[in-house]
Amino acid sequence: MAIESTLVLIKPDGLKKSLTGNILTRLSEAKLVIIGAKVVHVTPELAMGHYEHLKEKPFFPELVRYLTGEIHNIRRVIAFVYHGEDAIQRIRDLVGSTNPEEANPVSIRGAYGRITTSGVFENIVHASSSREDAEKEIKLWFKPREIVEKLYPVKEVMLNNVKEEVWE
Ligand code: IDP
Ligand code: MG
Repeated sequence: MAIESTLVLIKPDGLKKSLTGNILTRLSEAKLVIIGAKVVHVTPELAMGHYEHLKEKPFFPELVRYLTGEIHNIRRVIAFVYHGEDAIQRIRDLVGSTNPEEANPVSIRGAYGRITTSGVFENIVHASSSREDAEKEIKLWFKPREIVEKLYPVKEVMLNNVKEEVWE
């Protein structure tokens, strides 16, 4: 067992359905610690960066519209970094499979997700699926100082005459 960090996003459908409290209660079963949390306005650039590995898929344009909140008219997501033993798999188990129809019915996606006629799976939450993805995603969504653990190497740069830490 290894100590890991993982990125969780409550997607716009999760917010529209007012599931934040419910999702956090479910995820607390993993016995992990939240070391970063914030509300984020998702630009198309951020959404495209997050789902870069899917850019050749036919549902990619719809997926970007989903994460930016265009589909649900909710222009934000809530982002969390969970940290602790076996964090990636523990969170994925509680979140459930990508396709809500195939997900375990007691998982978050199985209970609340849906498949729409437009094609994209509306599955309530995102959770990192490997160590490599988790690192890439945490660095994309959070600045070093927004996380209360030193997870990855940082460097100091001068931004507008102010010293700031960025990911190395
Ligand atoms: P994951 O979110 O379980 O890691 P990924 O394959 O990384 O699954 O896909 C990212 C997101 O793209 C999914 O959460 C879902 O919203 C959407 N998606 C993935 N595969 C499909 C598909 O075959 N049809 C429609 N939407 C999909
Ligand atoms: Mg994924």
